[in-house]
Amino acid sequence: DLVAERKKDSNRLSLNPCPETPPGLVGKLATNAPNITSSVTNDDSLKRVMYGGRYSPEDCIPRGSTAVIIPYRDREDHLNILTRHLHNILQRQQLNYQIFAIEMALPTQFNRGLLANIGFLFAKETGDFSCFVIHDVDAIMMNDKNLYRCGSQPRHLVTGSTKFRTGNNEYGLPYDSYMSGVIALTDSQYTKANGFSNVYFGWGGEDDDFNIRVQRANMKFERPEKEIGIYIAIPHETDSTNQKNPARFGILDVSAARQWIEGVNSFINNPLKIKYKRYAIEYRQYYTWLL
Ligand code: BGN
Repeated sequence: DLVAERKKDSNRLSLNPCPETPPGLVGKLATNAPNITSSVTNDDSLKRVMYGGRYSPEDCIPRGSTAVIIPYRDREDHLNILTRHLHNILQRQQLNYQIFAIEMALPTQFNRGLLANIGFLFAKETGDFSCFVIHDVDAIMMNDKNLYRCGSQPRHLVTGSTKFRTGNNEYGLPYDSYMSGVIALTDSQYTKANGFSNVYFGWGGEDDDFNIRVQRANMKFERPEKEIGIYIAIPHETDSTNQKNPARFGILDVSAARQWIEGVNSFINNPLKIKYKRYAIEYRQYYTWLL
């Protein structure tokens, strides 16, 4: 009721900003795949999530707010594991956040870049976010000190993943210029690079293309410390709607020529006439869903 709301507002006025370093972090999470769900999910955090997968700290004023954007198709079990895990950890990080799952409708090959762009624009319509995290559905953060905040440069939040395990190195990267899995950019950083290319259908290349765009816009990805950016990749079968794109090498070769012609600006000023249709929006319990 109104009186209770007023009281809440006046309490809020006396709140302090959340501390630079959140006090409740534990560091490296003591869990091994594949037992991810049961051991890292804390039910209390799920009770505090608002419909659409939103949260804001009750006892301090958050430092900015983060939209987590998950390009997605056909992996509901992964989405359920990931969103629960994120609610648990992002609340410990005292963030104001909202999780978005951006799903591609059939029948077509998966297009991660296009979904990231649409998710970015949709999040901007939905709320006032200072940071946009483009997040793979199968990437499970294993150190809660990996803060989902943005920086003065675009951030690659992965320093190692079990997807690229090599020899006795549990968490690896496939090559030094790999900038995929989980990245965090501000509105102006994302826009300055003109977002992702929209023309990579199927697996591969869109992330390398995005890294080139970031560099050509005079920015450079930064990573957290090595022991902080570690992720478990949830294992999955090969995906018939995300087959290796045989055209990706050729498209990547002309990355620079396409950068300002198509990207996130394709939905504003659109010489290539890229179109998409919104079939559905749902404010689900743990995330906002756009088809
Ligand atoms: C690379 C893919 C990336 C993918 C990584 C890791 C390409 C572009 C043609 C050279 N790049 O080879 O998209 O994230 O592997 O799996 O295919």
